[in-house]
Amino acid sequence: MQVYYSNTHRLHNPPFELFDGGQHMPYLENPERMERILSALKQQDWAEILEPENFGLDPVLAVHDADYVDFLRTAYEEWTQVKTTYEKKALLPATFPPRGWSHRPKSLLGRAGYYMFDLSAPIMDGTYQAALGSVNCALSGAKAIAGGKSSAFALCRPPGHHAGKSFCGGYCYLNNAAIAANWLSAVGKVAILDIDYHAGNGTQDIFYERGDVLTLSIHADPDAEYPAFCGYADETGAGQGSGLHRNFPLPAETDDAQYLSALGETLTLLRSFSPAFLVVSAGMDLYSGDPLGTFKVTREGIRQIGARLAALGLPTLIVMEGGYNNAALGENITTLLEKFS
Ligand code: SP5
Ligand code: ZN
Repeated sequence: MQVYYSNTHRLHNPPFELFDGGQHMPYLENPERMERILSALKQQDWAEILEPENFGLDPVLAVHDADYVDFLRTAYEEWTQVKTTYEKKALLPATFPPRGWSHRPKSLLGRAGYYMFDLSAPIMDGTYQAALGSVNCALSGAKAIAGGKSSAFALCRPPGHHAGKSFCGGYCYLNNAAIAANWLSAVGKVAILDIDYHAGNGTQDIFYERGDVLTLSIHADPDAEYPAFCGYADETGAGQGSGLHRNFPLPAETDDAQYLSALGETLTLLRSFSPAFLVVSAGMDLYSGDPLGTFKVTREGIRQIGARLAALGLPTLIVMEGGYNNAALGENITTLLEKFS
């Protein structure tokens, strides 16, 4: 199986994140995640680790608004020019617009608040370059399956599924899976299945009104879990996209049996959509030992998920999303991919 990986992710390494209650925490979405996965993949004879190709900005701009991408591109350099009385670390605003406030301010911190929906996507020196490298991994995997490979794995960092048309958050800046899916949609019909523990609100935002891409997300109930404001079962698409988005919110402590039953529902929807390609947003934070998760999905459960997805027999691009139990990440990913290899 082709695995696309770029070292550029290392340029993005935020020093901390802010949790609810103002707690400063070490950044959970850290470079070590990739080291763990990469070293596990290197031990598999089926994994062929490749550098991604550079696809340029066009496929990114086909999904994200140009002003937002421009913000990501220029924000850090502008931040270095801003005079502050405090030591400047990553760019992170403290003011956000509530409903109905639609002005986009000129100031850098104003725009940062406008484009960010939470405090977990700080922008530092190499963030934009790392995000583009991550996109190129997803696009390279998409090209591989469009060219006839039965599957490919995009080892993306930073992750993407919380990034919408014009917002970042949840460790995500550019929506790797959505960009790859949109690129593939010019070749054939695409479905996206998001198995990250958190609702894929960015992917939902991007495809919500599109009639050509089915998007499905299985995740922790947003009534009790991040991202709180999106991912409910009654959000099913709009306009041309009516009925083409489905959320499967699950309770805390969800175990293998409950998870696989929800997965079964998504497989039925996937089969009746009969896509030419499947894109899987693969967050390993569904794993029982994840520091951000509450599910009780075991490694055997992950094996089953991989096996059932592979059994669909569709050309499949698996895109790395979240997953923060670094010690377990490598084996979780090789277990998920086993049946595709
Ligand atoms: C890609 C991805 O998985 N992003 C997730 C971002 C979640 N950030 C919010 C974390 C909420 C912190 N709650 C702490 C619960 C610890 N048990
Ligand atoms: Zn997640």
